[in-house]
Amino acid sequence: MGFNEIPKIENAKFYVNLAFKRANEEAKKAREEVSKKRSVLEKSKIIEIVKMRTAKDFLMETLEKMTKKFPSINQLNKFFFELLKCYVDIDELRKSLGALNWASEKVSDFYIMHKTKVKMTSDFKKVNQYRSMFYGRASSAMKQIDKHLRVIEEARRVLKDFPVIKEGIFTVAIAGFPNVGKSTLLAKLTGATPEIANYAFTTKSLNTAYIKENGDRVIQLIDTPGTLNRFEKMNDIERQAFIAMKYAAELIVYVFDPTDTYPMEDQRELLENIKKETGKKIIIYVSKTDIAESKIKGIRDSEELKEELLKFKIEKVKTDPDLPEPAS
Ligand SMILES: Nc1nc2c(ncn2[C@@H]2O[C@H](COP(=O)(O)OP(=O)(O)OP(=O)(O)O)[C@@H](O)[C@H]2O)c(=O)[nH]1
Ligand SMILES: [Mg+2]
Repeated sequence: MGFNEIPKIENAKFYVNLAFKRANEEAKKAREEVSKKRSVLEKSKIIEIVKMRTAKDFLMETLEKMTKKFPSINQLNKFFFELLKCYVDIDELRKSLGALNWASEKVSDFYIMHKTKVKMTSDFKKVNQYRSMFYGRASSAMKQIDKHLRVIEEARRVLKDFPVIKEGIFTVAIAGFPNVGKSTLLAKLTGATPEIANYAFTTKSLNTAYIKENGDRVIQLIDTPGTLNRFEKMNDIERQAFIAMKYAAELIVYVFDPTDTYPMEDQRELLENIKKETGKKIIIYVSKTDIAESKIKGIRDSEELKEELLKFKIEKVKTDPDLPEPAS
């Protein structure tokens, strides 16, 4: 799922101005086409109704398109839902999306009301007045949803930068303290080129890359931002890492750094906490063994780790009850 195609949301004034501009353009065409045989009153009615209808259609279509192009919150998977919750007040967003529909119905009601008034009147001056009243009321309905448009635009900006995480592919999260070598491991396993640097919190969002077999992506790896051992006081970046471990990954690779980057005790404690909080199976990978001795059990190089991950994936496919029986 990619969220970067949701169209940008402008403010209410922008759409109102555009609606009236379109209305004027259509009215100009109608003026040229309307039969000279018609009375002045009839002509005026036709033109003012064209204006109202054009503005109404434009606003309703715009609001409908916004609703349709925005991902349905109820259909977001748990991972994206939790991630969105980190940045956006979900109840407020739901209310704002609902407000689009409200405004659309209002514009439609005002149109019907004022079109009827225009049709019924025999007073030439009133024709223009009713059209102007419609414009005023439609603008006012749009103005009332201005704050909601801002909420939706804010959510769109957040969603646009969400990682592309595919569903239905065996997914592994790489976790550990900052600066321990998580991104370096991702690069070794997949050939990807994430940002790697000798300071903490280099990775600020989730990086994904894939292990391939015969050209097919078979394992999705998520390189997470480094997390400190403070589950109660996680910042947004750490929370992203944790959400990926808990809701997107089926397996976690925990990177231990045997150099003095962070005390071993703290790294062990974080591992225990991740185990407890996610309930996921965890494989240990010890980084930097070329420059430091390590007494940690389970030293494997990245090639051995890759083999193990592929084996896990096969095991998972064999035992996954949701998969259909292979055809004989
Ligand atoms: N010698 C050696 N250096 C390594 C190894 N793995 C990582 N490094 C170095 O450790 C530093 C941190 O590596 P990263 O891969 O950016 O670490 P990270 O865990 O992704 O860091 P954050 O994104 O900040 O959490 C870089 O300078 C790497 O070159 C390794 O196996 N051996
Ligand atoms: Mg990193």
